Amino acid sequence: MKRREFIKLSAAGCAALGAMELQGRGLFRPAVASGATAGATSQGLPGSLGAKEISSVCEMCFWRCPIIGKVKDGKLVKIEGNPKSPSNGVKVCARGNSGVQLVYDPDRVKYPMKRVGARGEGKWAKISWDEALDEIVHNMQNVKKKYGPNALAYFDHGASAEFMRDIFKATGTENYTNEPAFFQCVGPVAIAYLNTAGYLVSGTRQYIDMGNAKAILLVASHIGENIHVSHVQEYMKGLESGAKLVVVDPRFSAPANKADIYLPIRPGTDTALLLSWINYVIQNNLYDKEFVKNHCEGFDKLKESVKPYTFQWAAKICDLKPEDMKKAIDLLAKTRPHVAIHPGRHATWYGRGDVGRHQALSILTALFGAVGVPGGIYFPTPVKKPKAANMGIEVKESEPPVSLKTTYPYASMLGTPTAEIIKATITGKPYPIKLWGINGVNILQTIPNPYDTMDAIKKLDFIFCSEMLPGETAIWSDIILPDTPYLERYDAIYTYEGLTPYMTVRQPVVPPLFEAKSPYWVSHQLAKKFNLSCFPYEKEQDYLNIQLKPMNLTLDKLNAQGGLITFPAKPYRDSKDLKLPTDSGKYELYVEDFAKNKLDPMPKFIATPAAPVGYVRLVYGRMPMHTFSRTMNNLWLHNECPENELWLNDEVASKIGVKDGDTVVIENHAGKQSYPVKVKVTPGIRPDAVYLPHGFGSTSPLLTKAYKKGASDEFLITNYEADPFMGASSHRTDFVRLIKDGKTLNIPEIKPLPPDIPRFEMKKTA
Ligand SMILES: Nc1nc2c(c(=O)[nH]1)N[C@H]1C(S)=C(S)[C@@H](COP(=O)(O)OP(=O)(O)OC[C@H]3O[C@@H](n4cnc5c(=O)[nH]c(N)nc54)[C@H](O)[C@@H]3O)O[C@H]1N2
Ligand SMILES: Nc1nc2c(c(=O)[nH]1)N[C@H]1C(S)=C(S)[C@@H](COP(=O)(O)OP(=O)(O)OC[C@H]3O[C@@H](n4cnc5c(=O)[nH]c(N)nc54)[C@H](O)[C@@H]3O)O[C@H]1N2
Ligand code: SF4
Ligand SMILES: [Mo]
Repeated sequence: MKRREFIKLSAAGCAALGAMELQGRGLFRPAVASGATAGATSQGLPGSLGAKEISSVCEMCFWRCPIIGKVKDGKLVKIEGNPKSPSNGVKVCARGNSGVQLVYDPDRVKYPMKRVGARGEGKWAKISWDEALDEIVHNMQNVKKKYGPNALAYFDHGASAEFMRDIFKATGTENYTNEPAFFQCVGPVAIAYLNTAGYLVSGTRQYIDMGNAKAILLVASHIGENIHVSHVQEYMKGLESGAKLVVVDPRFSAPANKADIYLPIRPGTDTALLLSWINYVIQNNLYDKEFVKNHCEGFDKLKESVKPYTFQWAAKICDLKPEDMKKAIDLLAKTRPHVAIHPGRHATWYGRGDVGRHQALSILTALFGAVGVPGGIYFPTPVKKPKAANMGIEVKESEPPVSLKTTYPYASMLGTPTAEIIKATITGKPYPIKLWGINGVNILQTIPNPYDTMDAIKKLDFIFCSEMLPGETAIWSDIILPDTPYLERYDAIYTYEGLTPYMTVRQPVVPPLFEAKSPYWVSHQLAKKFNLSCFPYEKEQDYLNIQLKPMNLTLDKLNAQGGLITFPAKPYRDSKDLKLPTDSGKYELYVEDFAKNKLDPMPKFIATPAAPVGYVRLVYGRMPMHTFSRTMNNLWLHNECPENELWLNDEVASKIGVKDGDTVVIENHAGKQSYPVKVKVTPGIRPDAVYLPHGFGSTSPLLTKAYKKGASDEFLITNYEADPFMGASSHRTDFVRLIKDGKTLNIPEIKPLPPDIPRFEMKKTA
């Protein structure tokens, strides 16, 4: 298919791809449904299905699209986008649609449960809420008394977990992770952009104006497999309007498919490519002189530092052709400043060098003047935020003699690095950690190394979790609290600060099933039991109304407006008085603060070790139908995509005698093996890597659909390296070979390694 035709087809809804396929089974009407009622309210206007329509917010992933739930005879029958939403409109993706099946999953955690078998064995007895909460309070108090406040640790992710974080903070512990999404996801991007542009260009939201770009650069960011509805829509709008696309990825990804120039780079070498581009742009005067002169700091130092990095140097390291590298950067430079250099999102790849890679992307953005202009990175428009939900908690963080938070200079902005908590739990050093609370995160599928995590859990006095589904983390818990899925509860007010800012609220579309209780209710009860003054309101609606009061709003007033109100945006710069939120007010091409912390003030290429002989690198990514491990047991999504496939290069496959569709076991360098998985033999991946979509291979027998379906990348990640800036843990520093019919197949090396790249030493891991 020609590129334009492909784009047109995708424009019908790349984001809605899953939904379109599901429609084929008669499960859904079209994603862009005519039945969506504008201005739907929680009062329940009749919709086209004769259903009540209630506005809320999706949390099948963290993009949090505004939605409408359609309820008929008390049952949730359909989810669509909120037509009032300026970002997604009536569209949701396949996962958003399938929230229905999260509510009605028969495997849900239905009651508070107490472990009766051994940890990890999966045997529980039903207990009452009061007993469960008393047990938690009793254990938290005991552990604090015996070992001090820092012996308590809290792992959390997502909106549901924010309330309980305050309860943990109030105990005085320094150990809450404020989302492993930082230490396993966006941390390096956040640090890079906060210290160059001065603001969080890419966090939960990503302020990159692909819709108005004349060219787009995607380094890894595999949009189309990575689905966030409005993000995909903006990307598609850009391409349909003629934007050129350059994609850098060792795998022929969904965007590589649409690219004008595709660079199949050697994994782990992107910074070499970016440095050679920066040097070329400077040497050939392709940069925005006016922007650099007026709004950047450190240009001369940058110019000097990138001088050695030629295309010839980078080409060998990256295994690319110098002429292709040149073509790509010429193409991007021609469209400046309207060029969208995507900042990236998941970036904890190789440990050392992860911040530098995103700093290099940020520098390239500034050199092109693509800052606060249509098509570039843009400025969020602050929306006046309602008062915090906890109503005046006192945080009494203690100051231990040796803090885990300060192990790395940039860790503390979001909590304690997860790896540090796990290490301290295992070793008891620098102080003991004896209790974990877990909320909204499946630590065994998302934090490397899961075998260390299990060892750590065995050392705890007590571990509890709040969950909807009995995944692997729940299985290891002493107490499980049955949480309400996002469709059964209120959460705090949401604001969106992108191209059309808005405010909306998550509210229950259906009442909680079984004995599930909302996160606010749980925190309210815990606060009472701990005698804390936070979460004083009995009902969520009351605290939401208090939150909204300074804005002259109430829940009813917000609902009368379709559950969402918009604000005017100011995303672009007024060049004359541009002042960026950095120390100097300018874009920092040289980061003084990094230097002060003895870190590289400008990006450097740091080679990550390559595979030992006989092995290849394990890489992973997203798949449109699923979000991490959380959707694997969802009936509709599981029916569409029950298991993953391992992408294997065709030349390698023919040399080791593996055919498309064969089943293999993946074994990593430390001898850890996956469940059996099918192989997809393809020229669309380099011979020095294999690729697994993430989230599959559940080890929990209580997830009846997901158990042992496909292979888990996570259970093959045993070697990780900490990022020196924030202690985030790398995920792409493991190497694997294959086992077929009981025979171990060593993988031949097809691309010889240049001398600048060392090999991984097998003895380094346990
Ligand atoms: N459907 C769906 N969408 C999602 C999610 C989901 O679970 N499901 N999760 C969301 C979240 S929280 C995040 S953070 C984002 C993550 O999505 P991204 O930020 O796009 O993730 P990346 O890891 O950057 O990209 C994965 C790609 O990196 C390529 N790759 C691997 N190694 C290298 C390398 O060394 N260099 C280069 N250039 N490429 C490499 C892989 O082949 C793959 O195509 O997705 C979001 N969107
Ligand atoms: N190996 C590997 N590790 C990764 C990644 C990868 O691609 N590969 N990706 C990384 C990235 S980008 C991210 S953002 C993180 C994501 O990390 P996680 O958020 O931990 O991802 P999930 O696997 O979806 O686990 C979420 C868990 O929370 C539960 N849950 C979902 N919603 C709720 C709720 O409302 N309340 C409660 N109480 N529980 C809920 C789900 O049932 C599930 O068990 O993982 C990171 N780690
Ligand atoms: S992108 Fe899909 S799963 Fe994520 S919030 Fe939007 S509709 Fe929900
Ligand atoms: Mo993420």
